[in-house]
Order: sequence, then C-alpha cells, then structure tokens
Amino acid sequence: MNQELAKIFYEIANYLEMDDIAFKPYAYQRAAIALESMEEDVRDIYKRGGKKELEKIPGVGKSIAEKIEEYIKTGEIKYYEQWKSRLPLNLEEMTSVEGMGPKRAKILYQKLGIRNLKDLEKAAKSHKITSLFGFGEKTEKNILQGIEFVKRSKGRFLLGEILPEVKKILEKLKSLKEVEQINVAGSVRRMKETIGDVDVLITTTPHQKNGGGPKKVMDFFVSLPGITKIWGKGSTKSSIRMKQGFDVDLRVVQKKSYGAALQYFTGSKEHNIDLRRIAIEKGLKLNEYGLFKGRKMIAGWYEPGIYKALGLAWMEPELRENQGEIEAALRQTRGKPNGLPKIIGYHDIKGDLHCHSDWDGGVNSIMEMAKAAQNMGYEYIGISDHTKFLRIEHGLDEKKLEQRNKEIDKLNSKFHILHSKFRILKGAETNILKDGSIDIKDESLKKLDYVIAGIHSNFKMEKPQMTERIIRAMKNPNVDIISHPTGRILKRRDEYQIDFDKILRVAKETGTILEINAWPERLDLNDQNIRRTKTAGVKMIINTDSHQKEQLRFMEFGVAQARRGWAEKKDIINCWPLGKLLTYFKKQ
Ligand code: DGT
Ligand code: CA
Ligand code: CA
Repeated sequence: MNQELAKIFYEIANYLEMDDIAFKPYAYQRAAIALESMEEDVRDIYKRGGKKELEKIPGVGKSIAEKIEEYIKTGEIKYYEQWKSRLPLNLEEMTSVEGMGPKRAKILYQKLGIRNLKDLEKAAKSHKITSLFGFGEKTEKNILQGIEFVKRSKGRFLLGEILPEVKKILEKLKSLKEVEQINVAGSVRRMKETIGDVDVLITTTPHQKNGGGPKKVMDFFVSLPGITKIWGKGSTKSSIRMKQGFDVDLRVVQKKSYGAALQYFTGSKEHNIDLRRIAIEKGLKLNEYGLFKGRKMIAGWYEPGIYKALGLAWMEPELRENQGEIEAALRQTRGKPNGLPKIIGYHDIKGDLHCHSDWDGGVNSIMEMAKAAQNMGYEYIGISDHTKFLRIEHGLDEKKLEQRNKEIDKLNSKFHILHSKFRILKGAETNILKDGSIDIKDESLKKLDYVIAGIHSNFKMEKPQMTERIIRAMKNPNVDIISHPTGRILKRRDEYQIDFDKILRVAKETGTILEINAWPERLDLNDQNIRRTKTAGVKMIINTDSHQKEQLRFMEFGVAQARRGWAEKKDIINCWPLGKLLTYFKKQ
C-alpha cells in the first residue's frame, strides 16, 4: 500500500503546484518519498498504533496521517478525488514529458483541453502550442522531443522498482516445499537498469499422477497476491501480470537441464547467439535443454559446466551483454588466466559520500544517516548537503555550511569517545553554474573533506559550452567529484550534450573522480561510460544521493551498474579504507 499512497501524494503535490500553492506540495512530496522507500507497510504501522504511529513516519503530519487513515479504511482519499474531478487530466503522463511541469499542464488543459500524451502530441504537431502565451516555438519542439523519448522507454520498468518485488515473489515461492531450485534469470539477473519482464526458473519435486510438484507450484504462482492478469497457465510455463504493471514468466524445468536453462534464459540474446556459434564451431549443439554432442548430453544441470565444456570461464551475469566478455573468457584456453575482469562485489563498498541530511531539507539528521551507514557495515559516511544556488532544496550558504561542519565535528567526537573508527566526512554537493563556476566561495570549500560538484540547471546547452562548463569545474582545485556526470534521467531525460572523451582527459589530468550515481532513475554514469572511464584510468565513486536513510540501500543498483561496466575494486574509491581516501582528496 505504501507505493499506492506515495503515488497519490505525488499527484496531490502536482495538483497543489498547479494552483501555485506554496510549501504544501513540498510537504506531500516529502511524505511520498518517505512512503516509497519504507520497508514496513503503512497498514501494519496503523494497526500498531493508529494515527499517532503514522505521524512518526518522517514527513507525515496530522493532516497527511488522516489521509492515510482514510485510504486504509475506505480505499480512497476524498481530497484527491476532488482534485481529479476538477482537473481531469492524466497528470502522470503529462508530466513525464521533460520540461512539462504541472503548471504548464494546467494551462494546456484549460486553453486547449489537452488531457494526455496523445492530445499533447497532436497539438504540438499542428502548432497549436506555439500560439499560446508563454510557449514559444522552441518549447513546442522540446515537447515533441520529450514525447519521443517517453515513447521509446515505454513498457520498460526501472530495476529499482522491480527488484524489491522480485525478491518478495522469490521468497514466497521458496517457502513451498515442492520448490527445489529457484533463480531469477533474464535482464533482472543481469541487473540491467530497465526491465521488460521478469523471468523465473525453478525445479520441483517429481511429477506425479495428480500433477505433483509442478502443478502445486503453478497453482500457487497464479494465485500470488497482487496479480491483475493471468496470461497463461501450464505445467512448464505460466505468465502473470502484477498490479505494478510488469509481467512475470515462471518456467519449471528438469533438473538435468537447469544449468542450461539458467544460462539460456539469463541471456542476453546477443551473448547466447555468440555462445551457440562457439558450440557449433566445436561440433556441439547448445540450447535451453543442454549442451549436446550428437545425442549425448555433455553438460546441462549446472551452469558453470556449460561454459567449461565450451572452453570458457564462467562469468557473472552482469557481464553477459556481448561486449567482449566471450573473447575475454576464451583467452583462458590459450594457457593464460582468463581475461575477464575481477569485477567489484556487492559487499566491497566501505562508505557513501553523496548523502543529504535535514540541513538541506533531507529527511534525517546527520546522526540518523550515520547510524544507518553503520548498519550497512560502512566505515564512513559523507554528508554532502546542497549549497545555496538550489534554494528549493534549501541549499546551504557559507555561514550555514560552517555551522553544519561544527555539528559534524561534535558528532565525530562522540564516535571517538566510543573508540569507534566510524567517521562522518564533511562534504557538499555544490552547483556548477552556467559559466562553470561553483556557487560557493573557495574558502568555504577548502574547509571540507571533499567537494562534489554537479549540474542542476541549464541542461540544454550546446555541446562545446556544456563540455567547457564541466571542465572549468573540474579544474577548480577544490572540486573532487563530479556528480551524475551525464545528467540522464531514465524514461524521462536524455544525457546532456557533452564531449565525454574530452571530459575524461581533463579528469585524468586533474585527478577528478566521476560519480556513479546509484539513484534508480539516474544510474549515471551508465555501464558503457563506466567502461570508458575505467579504460581512461579515471577513478570513480558509487554514491546513492540519499535524501533519507532508507535510500542508502540504492547502493546495490550503483554497484550493479559498475559491474556491468566491468569496474573493479581498484577503480572505485569508496572501496578504499578511510585513510587512503582522505589522502587522495588531500593530494588532489
Ligand atoms: P527484457 O525482458 O526485455 O528486460 O530482457 P531479457 O534479456 O530478460 O529478455 P527476454 O525476457 O525476452 O528473454 C529472456 C532471455 O531468453 C534472454 O535474455 C535470452 C533468451 N532469449 C530470448 N529470446 C531469444 C532468442 O531469440 N535467441 C536466443 N538465443 N535467446 C533468446
Ligand atoms: Ca525478461
Ligand atoms: Ca521473458
């Protein structure tokens, strides 16, 4: 129920923004963010202690708690329904177009009756928008480009939305005694940033007269909670649609074929095609049932056995995109160790340096963030509050930053007294202004342990200017890290125009670190850029950009992207212990 409510609160925030109401939209957004990443279901919280307990959720005050209660009791929120009937437009769809905020959507609805993407496209194509006050020809062009982008990414889901649900489904299936082996395959196993559908493989206890294992498992599968459609149900394959909109295919395979099926359904398709070619060259046949020499199966039950029989080293699913991994795995056979990278592991991270606290309007205090980082097993956390240019995000000015630094010193002395080696680092996420300067004085930056700089405005600049803008920031001796370097937002916004090779050259010269932002909608750098960065010998850092403590868990998505980009531990500076990290920042 948390996700449903978060969605409603985001929408209410949009409606409020449409009417130019101050502050209130922000309150709803905060509540939505909190709900979205909360583990416990609001219904359980409500059961435990009613409205009072709900108010303990960060960002949830009396009025929002009442709305949550109303939703739990009646399945709807009147306040929200009223908004919907006053402005009956598909806000989610409209605002998914870049540059299309709630206010613009409202004007377009009132003046042209535009309710959804289709209406919007039609109006833009027939140049009805240009003639409206405040919308130029350029806006119209941008709207059309934005629509194209949304269309291209339609039907795919963020890994960040899917993975938590998949984990729940797997847990449920695992609880059945008939299930013996179970694995997610497909793009989820490869940890791709967006997912088309979910593929699950299992083996069960034997088939019996009444159907036995497979039947039990399939019956259970098609009656999972949250299913909105059953596409098909059979003894070896069933498909369902979940209420979040994504599909899950479940396949029951035979034990002797489990490894082959896992290999096949993990893909990618391109990887499989190349693998099959290698099999053919060896006079073998590879399919989802096994690897065959004539009619004899020579490998099948165990996935690494398939690779081994083909003369290849087994490789992590994140590498299987036909980007040279097969050639690298083949080198092993020529008497050398294989050429596959030793990619970073999910537990190699020692700290997170892009975290916001309540100093800049984030949800949690610095100490709460620090404790959550300790629970993640980290040695350090860096607090990088926004700086003053971002007024909507309550960015700190020089004076406030100084006060915040003092607070961090005080907290660190507590760790010291406890003989804990854990440390909170003083950072900031500063803004790279249009001309490449930083929005806060150098003297202030010097007092920090490290400085992140990122672009948060003027995204549409010509390539040479945008590249120079970032280069100038990298050349500022106080800047250590560039956050979300290409600016893409999945399903919403393309990268900004930059000469990435040029940026890499300057990063190498200046020792600037490029961030792999783990936020599920960003994952920026992406896998291909990570690989280029590694090849250029430029260091990276994986950060979550957390605005509340629950989001520290996003680290998994960032590490996944790094693995897909062949990054190794040595490429990623937050795999380093604290001492080494601080020395690196000082030297820069
Ligand atoms: P998705 O669902 O679009 O995010 O991506 P995948 O990779 O999960 O693709 P999906 O669900 O269509 O198929 C699962 C796997 O099955 C895929 O990764 C590789 C294998 N596969 C599917 N179609 C083909 C094919 O035509 N040839 C080969 N060799 N393998 C295929
Ligand atoms: Ca799939
Ligand atoms: Ca599939």
